[in-house]
Amino acid sequence: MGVPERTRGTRLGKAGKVAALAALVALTATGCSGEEILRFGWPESATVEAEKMRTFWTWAVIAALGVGAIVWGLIFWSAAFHRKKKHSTEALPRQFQYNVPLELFVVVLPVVMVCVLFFFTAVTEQSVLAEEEDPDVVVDVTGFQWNWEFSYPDYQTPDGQPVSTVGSSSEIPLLVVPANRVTQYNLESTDVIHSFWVPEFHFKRDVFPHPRKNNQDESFQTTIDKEGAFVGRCAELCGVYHAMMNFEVRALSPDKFDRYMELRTQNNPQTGEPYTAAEALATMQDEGCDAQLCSPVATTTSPFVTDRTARTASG
Ligand SMILES: [Cu+2]
Repeated sequence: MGVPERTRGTRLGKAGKVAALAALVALTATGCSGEEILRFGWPESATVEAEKMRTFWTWAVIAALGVGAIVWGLIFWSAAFHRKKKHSTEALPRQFQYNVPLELFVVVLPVVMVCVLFFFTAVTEQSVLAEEEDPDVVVDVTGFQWNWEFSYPDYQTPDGQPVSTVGSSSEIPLLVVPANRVTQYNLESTDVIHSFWVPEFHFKRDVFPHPRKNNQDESFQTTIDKEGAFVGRCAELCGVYHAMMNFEVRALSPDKFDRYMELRTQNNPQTGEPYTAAEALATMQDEGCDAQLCSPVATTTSPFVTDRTARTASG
């Protein structure tokens, strides 16, 4: 007997309509482009290394969706076609325990899946952490309570000191590097543990004081794949003003970077001192560099106001 033919038809039609509506809402309400869908929520990045991780992520999600589709299919199939029959006298459906081939299969298959995922994770990790023997630019990054210093051992000012940029409570330090070139960061702290984190690199690494312990790796390399400004932060709670330890990575085209370093290795005729980062960038702005790209002050973050005395309880 079962459900009368007409009622069943209406029910199926109703379920179909709800499913179609849900699909339509999913497609239109999320506002995702095709490229965004393939990113599967992975945020935009600024480096070649982060893009390698993104590729791995995309394939990992596709693999997970494949497994998901099989599992969902099996659940649906069991629920739809192996329901308890109305007039069945059996207490339980047919049982499958102690089926050795089946049990071997459900153990071996997940192990193989984990091995494949592990293999590609390790390959991607190796590739992201790989370092070239001869990077294009080396930056010595020094973290201290509570700011950053970036010095370039390969570039010297007229007084023989390495070109360096140091932040203060009124100035966010700018870490100027060339885009599309390999940059190496050597990390060191003068006091406690800090962490060098540029969210758009999708990478962070702790900054330890000397002497190093436990084979800490204090350097890494990136190739930034576009010009722009990217905020950097300390990601290791390092004391009272930890939250103020921000910096900005400014990636310039190699030509602009060369001009920047040309300036920074000279004395500024107006001050008689070597060009500071801000002075060099301001000069480049005068020479026609984009105002945003060559802004002498950080554009992604600003110094924190430390003065609390001027405030009142009402704000
Ligand atoms: Cu810190």
